[in-house]
Amino acid sequence: MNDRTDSPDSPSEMITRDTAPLNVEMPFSSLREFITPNERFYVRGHFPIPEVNAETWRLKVEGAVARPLELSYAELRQMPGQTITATMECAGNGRSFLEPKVKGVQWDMGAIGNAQWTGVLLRDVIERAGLQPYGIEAILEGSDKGAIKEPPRPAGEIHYARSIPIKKAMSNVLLAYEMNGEPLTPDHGYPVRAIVPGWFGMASVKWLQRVTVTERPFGGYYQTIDYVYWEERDGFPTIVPLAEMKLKAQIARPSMGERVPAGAEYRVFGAAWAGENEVAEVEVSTDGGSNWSGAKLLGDPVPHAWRFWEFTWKTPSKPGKHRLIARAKDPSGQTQPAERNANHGSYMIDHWLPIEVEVR
Ligand SMILES: Nc1nc2c(c(=O)[nH]1)N[C@H]1C(S)=C(S)[C@@H](COP(=O)(O)O)O[C@H]1N2
Ligand SMILES: [Mo]
Repeated sequence: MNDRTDSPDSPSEMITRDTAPLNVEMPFSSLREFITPNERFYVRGHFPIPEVNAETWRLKVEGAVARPLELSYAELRQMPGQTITATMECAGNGRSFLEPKVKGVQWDMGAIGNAQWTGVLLRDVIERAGLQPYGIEAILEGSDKGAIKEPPRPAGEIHYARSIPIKKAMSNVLLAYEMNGEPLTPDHGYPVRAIVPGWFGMASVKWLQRVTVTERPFGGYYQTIDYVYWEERDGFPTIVPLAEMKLKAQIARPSMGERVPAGAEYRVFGAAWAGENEVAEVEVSTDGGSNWSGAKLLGDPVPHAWRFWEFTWKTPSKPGKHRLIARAKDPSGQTQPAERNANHGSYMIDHWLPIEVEVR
């Protein structure tokens, strides 16, 4: 039952999925704090972590702007700053649940975290350069680079880069230099990274070195080959870049394979999030999805952040196996699908994720 996850020695230890590049997740069963401590925030990278010197670092802003510019770290920090809370989930979070297995980092449920990010609005930086009215996207480019191993691939080395629509770029995207009140660490994008609230993690480019405003949609590798899915548009399955996080609930307690006492009150606990939307409700099933009960949402809602919830399960008096599922609802009553959407490829794992436990 428990072979799907490589359990760490201690239930709170981080799980290393890969060392080169570094890919680390938090065991989701260790979820406690609304704000994920920096050392417990998952790390996802495609290339070696670049060494960046903040003294010589410059952010270039170019393309469809009136006055292309270069900002130093000191100049960026002198601009009016702000702090936002934002949950970031890797688009491949939960991949180890997929049957049949798909390629990619075999994340369990811990490629997600919630932090307070401090920095400057991308809007203020683009406005300083003077946005041209024909600019439609902003490409965010990291200083990390490497060669793609499998075709289709471009020749030579590429930088990690993703674009966002100009409307999003000019709203709440942050160029962050601090995470939970500390300067960013090298693995989280030192000295400056983007934070794209409500979007999957791939948009929040780390080690930012350049912003290019473009007149046409970006066709880069991580925009059109990787981090894409199929969507029915105009009657055709069409390649679409991943964007907003999906409505989703995850169970932290009990953990997969946990033994739960019979005839007891057990506190089922987890988190739910909704990208740019809101979590209106979370429901829990303890019988594999036949019957559902409302869970209690904890704390106050924070825009773009996850919401913790709990549910008291009166466990059966008889021993046996049970499948627990949590599902979230948004304010319009939309809920998570029971089944996997095959057009999502190896991303956006937002269908029911059953947690199997043994009552005894
Ligand atoms: N420059 C750069 N930015 C990047 C990546 C990367 O490999 N290089 N990975 C992206 C992905 S897929 C995710 S999920 C998040 C993870 O951010 P974290 O490592 O701080 O958790 O960073 C994104 N930004
Ligand atoms: Mo990711």
